[in-house]
Amino acid sequence: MEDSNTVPTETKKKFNPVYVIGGLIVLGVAVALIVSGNRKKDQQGTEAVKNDIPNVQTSAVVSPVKEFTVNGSSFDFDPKTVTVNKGDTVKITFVDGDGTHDLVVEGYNVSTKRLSGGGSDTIQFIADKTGSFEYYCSVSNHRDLGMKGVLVVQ
Ligand SMILES: [Cu+2]
Repeated sequence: MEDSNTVPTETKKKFNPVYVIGGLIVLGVAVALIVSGNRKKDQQGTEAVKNDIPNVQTSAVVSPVKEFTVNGSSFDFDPKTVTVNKGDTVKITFVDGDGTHDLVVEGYNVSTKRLSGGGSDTIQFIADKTGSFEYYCSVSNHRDLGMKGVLVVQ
């Protein structure tokens, strides 16, 4: 009877230091995790800031310019489709083959001069919104007769 009572008491006493050491190890691991976690956050934060600066510079300096020539004749536009990416600078040179024509880009409120019997005019704008925008000749009913095309901003 004495033996059976003594054994659990000794076992408890023997285990106590183990619990203390185990607790210290757990605490140490927890501290290490918190410290390394903070370091990771710091590194990510620093990288994010570093990345932001080149991105701003890139978009400001290298804004792609997409140049097109649209030929207008009675009564046709060539090409019929022009595709650019959002943010591109769009440069369209409208060449008047014959008659009196112009080129208007619907939705962007840009238009060339009205040209008569030849000549050309260039418009330039930033494609800052996506969608399909018709470009057309605003003279008389030329648009209905086929002087139109579509600018696709994707
Ligand atoms: Cu026209």
